[in-house]
Amino acid sequence: MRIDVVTIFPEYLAPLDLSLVGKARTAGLLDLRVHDLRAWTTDRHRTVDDTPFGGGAGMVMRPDVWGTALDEVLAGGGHLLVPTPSGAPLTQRTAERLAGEEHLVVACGRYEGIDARVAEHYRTVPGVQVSEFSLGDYVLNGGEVAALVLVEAVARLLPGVVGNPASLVEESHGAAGLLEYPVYTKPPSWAGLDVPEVLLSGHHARIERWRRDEALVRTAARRPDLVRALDADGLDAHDRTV
Ligand code: 6GU
Repeated sequence: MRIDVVTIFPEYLAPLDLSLVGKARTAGLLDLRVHDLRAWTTDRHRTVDDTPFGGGAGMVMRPDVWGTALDEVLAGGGHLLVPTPSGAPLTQRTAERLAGEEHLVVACGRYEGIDARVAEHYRTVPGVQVSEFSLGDYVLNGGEVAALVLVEAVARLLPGVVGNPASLVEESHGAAGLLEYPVYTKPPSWAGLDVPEVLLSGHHARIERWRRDEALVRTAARRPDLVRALDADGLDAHDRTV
């Protein structure tokens, strides 16, 4: 998979050299390129923004600079992803869908955002898809952190990136639609707290049941919206008693 990130702060993306994503890049599983938007400016001051038409606070990123950059980066087509607090929430389902695509381009806005014509224009370009996404209901200073989040969420789903694919199965926001159950390791007693007895029992069926119950209780307490979204056949008879 190829991912291009366009930003005025390329250094912000330095963590993508590290850890799992860094390894995926070295292994050739992910072709990730970070670009400085200012490389596509033509004026002496390398201007990327201007004042908003209609007035108001802050600055808006100019569509002409973005257009030159994206025409080049999206020349062969691809999926243009624009981080913005007014986008659709990024979910595990979104990440799964994106992990199956050939080419993603993340356009990181700063200030009050990118001139709205940029997304509008690329929606009309053949071979290009446009999605505006948000990390949640709070405001960040720019799209760079969202680009980091997106790349990590997608890269770990690419074949061969996570060593043991089984670890992708039971985690939070997996197929069950529940948060993950609590996990424990050695020592069995710490700070006066004992690991739940059942986990030391070696009784696999009981462990499975306990984990499912804990996931349900946790999800009901923290994310009642997820419990309501479970379809009727996503719950077994025992679930309803938890
Ligand atoms: Cl994707 N961008 C910005 N600037 N702020 C956000 C966000 C994205 N998601 C939540 N807040």
